Amino acid sequence: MTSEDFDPNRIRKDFPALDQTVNGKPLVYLDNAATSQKPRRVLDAIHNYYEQDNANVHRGIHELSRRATVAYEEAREKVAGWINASDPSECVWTRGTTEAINLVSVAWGLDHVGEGDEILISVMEHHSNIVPWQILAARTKAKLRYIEIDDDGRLVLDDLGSLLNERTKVVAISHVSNSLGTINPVKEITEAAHAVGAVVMIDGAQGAVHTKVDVQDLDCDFYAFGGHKMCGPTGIGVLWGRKELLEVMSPFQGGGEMIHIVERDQSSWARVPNKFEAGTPNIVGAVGMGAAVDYLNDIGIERIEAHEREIMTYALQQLGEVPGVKIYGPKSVDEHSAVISFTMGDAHPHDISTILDMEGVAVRAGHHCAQLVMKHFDVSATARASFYLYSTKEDVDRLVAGLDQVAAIFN
Ligand code: C6P
Repeated sequence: MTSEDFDPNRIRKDFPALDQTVNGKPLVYLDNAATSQKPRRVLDAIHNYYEQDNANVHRGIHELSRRATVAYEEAREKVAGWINASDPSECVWTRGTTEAINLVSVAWGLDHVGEGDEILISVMEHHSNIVPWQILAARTKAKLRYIEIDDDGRLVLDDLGSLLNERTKVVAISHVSNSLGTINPVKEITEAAHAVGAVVMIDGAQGAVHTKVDVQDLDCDFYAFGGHKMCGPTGIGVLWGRKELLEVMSPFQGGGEMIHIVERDQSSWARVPNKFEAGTPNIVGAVGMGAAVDYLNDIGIERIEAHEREIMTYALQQLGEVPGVKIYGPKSVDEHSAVISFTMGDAHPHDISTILDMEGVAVRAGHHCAQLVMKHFDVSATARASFYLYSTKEDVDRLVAGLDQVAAIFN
């Protein structure tokens, strides 16, 4: 499949929010790594659910509850298909990637990590894949170890062998870095981690969005991703876990829906995945995420990936030619997902972002919840342009023109 028959300008028409002016200029939305815009199909699914089917799930024996339950469970099947899970019940609905990682660190971690054990993460991680493990390490007296990064923003894997040993209980690694765009060799890391008996948790917040993920092929143990970066609503995400692990894990939270029988002194748990879904879930979020998967499947993730690669090739080249711009992360587009982190001379990234905003161009500036990455590169912040299926070369040109304004102001 090539990107030739892929027309981002036609796709843009599906996204009402893209059709507006900001500060008098047509909006160029380049903050997709933070959250994507939503297509009409997802907005309609959310609206229709509330207008026609709204009820609680798995509880009422009435038509609306039946419909809500069917929609909720069908959405689970869709997200399972998106990552090629062998069974939808391996997909637990969560509030997002962050909650999915916290779920594993608590419900699996507290039972399997003890004093003197080791947890291996990397300097590249988003805070959501650092802090939960720091908390677990502090609670269990385990040791937190780090895979370092090099100056091209790649993981230093030469000494992976020396970082892994029989005390390593879990390796938690991002599929794609949100601050550098680096695509990590998660399959190889998983293999090495399994060789010492460690469990592998992959933070797929930026992975399942841009590339075909096959959890069976990756052979990892847990994979977390969220709806809002892939055209779905906020407040919904998925923890995929190997059935045999999920089944023996303790619950994460207690409440309705996650129980089998409640007695005065003790309770027993519902089957997976309900065991991990205490309380009324984000039903409409699941419905919206299911609609997002349908939308993306109709376009095809391979075509989206090919388009993004074309945009990234162009963007890396164009930004590379802007005087004073320094790009962080791998130089090769093969290792670089749809994120470009950069600084520009002495201009503070917040100023870059503010000037771009005046030109109608939305980028993110800051530490991107990756303070260890900023520390490695000895910067307090970067500006970050991130692309998606509706991004165009014209968007890149507008970004570059905005950077000319930055240069004019700072010179
Ligand atoms: N990154 C960004 O602008 P939540 O907030 O739970 O949906 O996702 C957390 C998360 C975890 N891992 C990675 C690699 C991520 O990129 C994110 C979210 C956003 O980069 C918001 S900080």
